[in-house]
Amino acid sequence: MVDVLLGLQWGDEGKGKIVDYFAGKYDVIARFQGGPNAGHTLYVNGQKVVLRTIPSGVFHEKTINLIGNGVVLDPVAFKKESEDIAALGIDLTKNLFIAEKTHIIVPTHRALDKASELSKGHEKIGSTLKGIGPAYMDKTGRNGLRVGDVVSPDFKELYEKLKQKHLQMLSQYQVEGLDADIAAWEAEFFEAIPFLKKMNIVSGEYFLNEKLKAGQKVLAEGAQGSMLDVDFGTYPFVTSSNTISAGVCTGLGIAPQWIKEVIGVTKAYCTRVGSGPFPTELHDATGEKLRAAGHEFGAVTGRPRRCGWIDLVALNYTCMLSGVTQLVMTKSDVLDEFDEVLACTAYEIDGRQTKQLPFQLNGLEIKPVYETFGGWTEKTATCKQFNELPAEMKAFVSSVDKYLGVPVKYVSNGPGRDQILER
Ligand code: 2SA
Ligand code: MG
Repeated sequence: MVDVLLGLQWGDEGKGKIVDYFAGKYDVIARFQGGPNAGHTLYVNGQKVVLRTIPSGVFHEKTINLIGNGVVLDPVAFKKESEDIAALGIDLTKNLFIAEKTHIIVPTHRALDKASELSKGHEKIGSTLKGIGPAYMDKTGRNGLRVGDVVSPDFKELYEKLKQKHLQMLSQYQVEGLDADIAAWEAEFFEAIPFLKKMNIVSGEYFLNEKLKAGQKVLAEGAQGSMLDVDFGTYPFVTSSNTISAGVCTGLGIAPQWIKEVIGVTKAYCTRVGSGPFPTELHDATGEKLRAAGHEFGAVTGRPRRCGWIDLVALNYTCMLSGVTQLVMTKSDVLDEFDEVLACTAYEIDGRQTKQLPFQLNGLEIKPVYETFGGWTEKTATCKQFNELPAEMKAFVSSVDKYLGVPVKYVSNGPGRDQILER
């Protein structure tokens, strides 16, 4: 069977730590979408590691890891990430497999990503500039290169054809400050290709289905968050893949009946990086306090994250979309020392209250309707049991699962591997 682990907000819910916590229970950890725009932060023997394309199970001895066909892989970023992991004593040729249908990010995808953003001016998406959007465009536009193509004797020719197409597109953007050294990026790219070829490149769909039939347990590891889903997120301020549980089937080549638990990860509050609507965003000292207490800066780009209270309207929507069966609430300790804690239970739009997400959030004046909870002034990071948590925090957790109709099964009260409380 397959369990799914997803972020339910705009990414950065702390999925990396949670996957790491659960990884030991699974035979296979598989990434099904996204690419080096993800930044899953783990602590291995006290050392901070940020994973981008590689699944978070690589530090568990017996776990096999699969980069699924739904991912977009940048050979350059992949090589760098692999070398960093190898330096920690991990042999990826033993525990990592890559689906041959995984699409490749080429240097000109990165240039196109930047050109597109520059052309949008202040309406830019806030892309991580890793080439994600252009790579998925080539996938659905039927022009893409896949990992399986790198072994073809025609690879260079296929690459050149795509590059020419991209150069033509680039010349049509009238933008300043593109600053893309394509020749240098290309040199790195062709250094990374032989490295990629040495990896275990497999048919991801057969690989995984055989494991499932043999009774193995698979965890599908989501990246970004459900509100960044290309179909259901705050479009157009989204990423270019399906981040909800439906993406697992197409991103790995498995049938829906294999899916069992859908574990949704949410922060006890809410953050967003990049542009786009964020109804509960706080532009005041409370927002600043959340950012400082939660160290809310992007793992990939270092950008300060926008902060606000938990949005139960949006969470209810993303729980519905993915069929979430259990919740993990992360960074609850960040709320220590707030006099009160708020949760958005409805949106007020044009004087009317709603618990549903409108077609489009941008351009709308959305006033969050809040329920206020008493704060707790104790430090909770050292609690070892759910029952040790302050009564006020427990009341907050209970009201979240009551609103969503999905149980909060775990509360994560710090970045450490042991800072997770089962309820
Ligand atoms: P892209 O690069 O095309 O996928 O960007 C499109 C939008 O998706 C957002 N996005 C993310 N939001 C949160 N976390 C992400 N990953 C990094 C991390 C972010 C970082 O995990 O820390 O380091 O800044 C991620 N990836 C994409 C992005 O902000 C755009 O709004
Ligand atoms: Mg992140």
